[in-house]
Amino acid sequence: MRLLVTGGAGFIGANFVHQTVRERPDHQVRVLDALTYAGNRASLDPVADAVDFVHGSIADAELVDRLVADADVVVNFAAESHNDNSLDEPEPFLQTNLVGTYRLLEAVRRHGVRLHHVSTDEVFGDLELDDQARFTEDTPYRPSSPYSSTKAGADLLVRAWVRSFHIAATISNCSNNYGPYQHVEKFIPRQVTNVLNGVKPKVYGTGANVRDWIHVDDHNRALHAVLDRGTLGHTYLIGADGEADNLTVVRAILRALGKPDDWFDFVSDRPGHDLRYAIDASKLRGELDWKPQYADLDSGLAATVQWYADNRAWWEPAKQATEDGYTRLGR
Ligand code: NAD
Ligand code: TDX
Repeated sequence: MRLLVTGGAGFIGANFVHQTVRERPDHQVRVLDALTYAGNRASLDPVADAVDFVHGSIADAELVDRLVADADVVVNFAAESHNDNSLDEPEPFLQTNLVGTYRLLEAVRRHGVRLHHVSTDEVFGDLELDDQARFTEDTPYRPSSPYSSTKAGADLLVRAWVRSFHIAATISNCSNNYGPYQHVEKFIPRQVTNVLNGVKPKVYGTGANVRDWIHVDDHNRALHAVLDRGTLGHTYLIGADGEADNLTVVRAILRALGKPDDWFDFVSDRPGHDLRYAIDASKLRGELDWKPQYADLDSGLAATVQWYADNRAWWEPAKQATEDGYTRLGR
């Protein structure tokens, strides 16, 4: 099996490559990654001998055509992935998330190659805080930010190419991931590395917003289940019943690092900040017999906090520039 992993030097992609090399020795893994500020070759160091790395963009039609022609399956993780950046400068989101996905679709169509497109629950917009509703595969798309609207657009392109051109593709929409190798711009690593640097965590607004946390390894096992047993043309929602508001998560981080549970600052809110995400993963659990190995956020958080404490050399180079960007945004 020749696997082309786009965005494989990013957070989820790198963890997917590690898991694949570890658990699927029959797979030949090639990574295509543009190494934007979010990509880090060091994230692939532990598997460097087992992976063929190509530096380039999914929006480069000629390069994508050549690499797809040489693959059996493409898994697309490549994206601009951070909401705050998309509110500041949307253009790269349109280029990578929309044009890049289009290039991949044209290449898999030409070469008859299977595609799995990795997407997010943010395409569905948000839910009310006091509601029990959860997203399902039938929830209408209602994205809020430039990031989530370009991810929604990319999903719709995949669906159109399935319907009109009969490409062999699947889509998954997952909730918020945490784990090692996540960029320090994201909520959990930002707060963990702040505390490790003696700086208080920064909570947007009132901290009441709810996210549905899943360990990155559980997400990636679900992606392998979709690749192995998913029905072509279908969408699968991925989530591990990990709903928690941001204050609860910050307090769990503070506890893990031995700080008082009020040792954080409230900062100004993100414009258009989605209130709550929650995934109903019944289809994935029932049809593909998947279940998470991490029972809840607490069971994976301690190891994640420890990973950041043990791997300063991985995150320190990006920390100052990231915090300078937040200072400019007032967050
Ligand atoms: P990330 O920002 O950590 O990694 C993205 C990777 O894509 C980086 O290595 C970057 O260099 C690469 N990249 C960016 N533009 C590229 C281009 N034009 N060509 C090739 N490579 C390019 O993101 P992540 O958190 O690992 O997310 C991966 C995917 O999963 C994204 O599609 C994201 O929308 C989706 N997703 C993320 C989460 C989450 O909680 N992080 C949840 C659900 C879905
Ligand atoms: O410093 C912060 N303080 C804070 O309160 C940051 C960075 C975030 N937050 C809040 C905003 C959100 O309510 O924490 C929550 C999580 O924020 P992010 O880590 O930026 O994630 P989110 O916007 O929920 O999107 C994430 O999950 C879905 C990923 O970044 C997306 O790529 C994925 O699609």
